[in-house]
Amino acid sequence: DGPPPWWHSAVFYQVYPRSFADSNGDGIGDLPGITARLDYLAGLGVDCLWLSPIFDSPGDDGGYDIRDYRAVAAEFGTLDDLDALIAACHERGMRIILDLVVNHTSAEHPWFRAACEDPDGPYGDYYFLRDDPGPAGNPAPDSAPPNNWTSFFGGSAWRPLPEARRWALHLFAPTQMDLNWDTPAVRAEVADIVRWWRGRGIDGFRLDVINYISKRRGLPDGNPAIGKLIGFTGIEHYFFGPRLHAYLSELRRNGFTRGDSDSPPSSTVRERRADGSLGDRLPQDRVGVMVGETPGVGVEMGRLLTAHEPRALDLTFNFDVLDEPGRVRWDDYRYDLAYLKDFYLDYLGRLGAGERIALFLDNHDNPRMLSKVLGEDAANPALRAAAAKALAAIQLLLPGVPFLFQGQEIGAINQDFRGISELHDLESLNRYEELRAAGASADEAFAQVLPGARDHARVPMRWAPGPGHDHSSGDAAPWQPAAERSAGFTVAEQDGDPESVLEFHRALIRLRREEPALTSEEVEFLRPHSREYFAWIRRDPVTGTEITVEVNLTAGDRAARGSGHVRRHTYSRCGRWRARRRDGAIRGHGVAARVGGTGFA
Ligand code: ISL
Ligand code: CA
Repeated sequence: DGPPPWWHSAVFYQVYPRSFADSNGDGIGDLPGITARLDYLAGLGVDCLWLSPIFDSPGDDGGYDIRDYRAVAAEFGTLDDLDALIAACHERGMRIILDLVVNHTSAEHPWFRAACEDPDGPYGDYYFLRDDPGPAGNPAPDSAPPNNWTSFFGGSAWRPLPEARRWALHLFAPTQMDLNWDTPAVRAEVADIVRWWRGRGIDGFRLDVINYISKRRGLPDGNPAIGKLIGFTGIEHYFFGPRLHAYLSELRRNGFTRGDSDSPPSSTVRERRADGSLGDRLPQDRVGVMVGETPGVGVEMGRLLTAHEPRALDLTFNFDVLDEPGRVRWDDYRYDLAYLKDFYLDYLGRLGAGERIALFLDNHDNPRMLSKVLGEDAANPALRAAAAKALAAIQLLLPGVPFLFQGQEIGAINQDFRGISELHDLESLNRYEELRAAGASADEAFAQVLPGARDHARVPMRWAPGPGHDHSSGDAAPWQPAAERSAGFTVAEQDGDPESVLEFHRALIRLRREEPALTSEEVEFLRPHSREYFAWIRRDPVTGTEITVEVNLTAGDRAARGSGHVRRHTYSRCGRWRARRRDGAIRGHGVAARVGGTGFA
């Protein structure tokens, strides 16, 4: 069926636009800022950018509350700036996807305004509006919401709309109104938005909480026992809803797949060869990539969405890797990398032929994985660099499609926030208020918010040492200070230093490009039960080339007494690793390949 799609072998890179690079000195990262840093990303070897939302939005949830799906937020620039960024990506052989938030719209979206004005009119069916049983247009103080579902950001998932005499559903903030996908016009609008952006050259989308779009008809009460277990009530009625697969495959057909005849390619993308050089201009791909953000679906449901016809998504994010079983994001604990190993052994072992998973450790919703792994040891620069490399080797050399989040490539850790006034994210602030209302002191409440705060990952990118880290042009201060604990963890300091975390990422991404073994599906795990040692062999089925990757999961020296493929050798510090190639023609092990000077010596 033709060559594999480009994203099979791609490295994605998530940009949080507000915090990447500010071109006009207002302290807020923007689109021209990203364009100005594209050579950095191309030099890192990134194949595709994913931008967190850049659409017009009141910004109640960092842009995950969209007011106009066809306009760029003024703080980020203009549509022309975005066109220029798309063209600049394609010119460098990179692709670019946007973040489409269509489980809900902002309450300021014209559809929702129209729905409030005339709940019985056509836009009333775009949302979940329910009659308000209270008298005189205002919910009586004791009038109960239509069901017991709770919001991910605290409280009931329903808000009263006094003027419209209705309740409206919001699984997230009270200004993020859930769209009713059972209404055909809603699905048609979304497909239209996707086609419009495809026509502008966008190569696909990351689809926000896309597994929540199909709610069980009638919106029955959630099971309180499940609510207690998971922390959110009602989830079993929408996290893998009855029409989910149907709606996604329909969206694929109507939005992501270009008919060959009626819509010629709108854009061309330069081919990027294995050695990094640029080749011919290729027409835009016929099918845009569909990456699903799918909290809670687990391995088997994720596979149902990606591997079964009619096809729904291309890739899903499985969040179970981010916390040890029994732990949640708010817990303050040291993450044991042995769990990460178990997770991937299990996950990869369950995949069928042709299935690929997204490999990610950081994003804009989570504290930095490096901080979870190291705890207070993150203050030790040597250990921090070593652990960052260990994580990089895992994320970039296991089978799958890596999604790096900005800053991972320089070993970014959590921000050392001092008090609640330094946090901006509504989820952190709401949680803080809830804890205070329940009787916690200010210090206690802050301590219970800090470990899981989404703000950690959202601080400005550290391009260079100095107070503003070169995030903003001129002397402008970034919208949020990004203090750095240790010298050496900026792009400028690491650039060109063969021992640096940055050059390690560059080297591994280059290796992925040069060695088909690393983008094949084949993997054999060595010593699967070891809790200290994570090693595997990748194979190129065509040439027989093998690459062995060995990662020490601990902070101490380790002797790996191998049998079979692994010979005895000593690791010093976490993150030492080696890739040993074995050509199919040669028996036994070849010479250890040193990559970027950081390999096993
Ligand atoms: O924070 C969570 C719940 O406490 C996560 O489940 C998170 O909300 C979930 O992964 C969905 O995230 C996405 O949708 C949200 C938005 O705030 C996040 O930034 C986005 O990644 C609502 O649009
Ligand atoms: Ca700016």
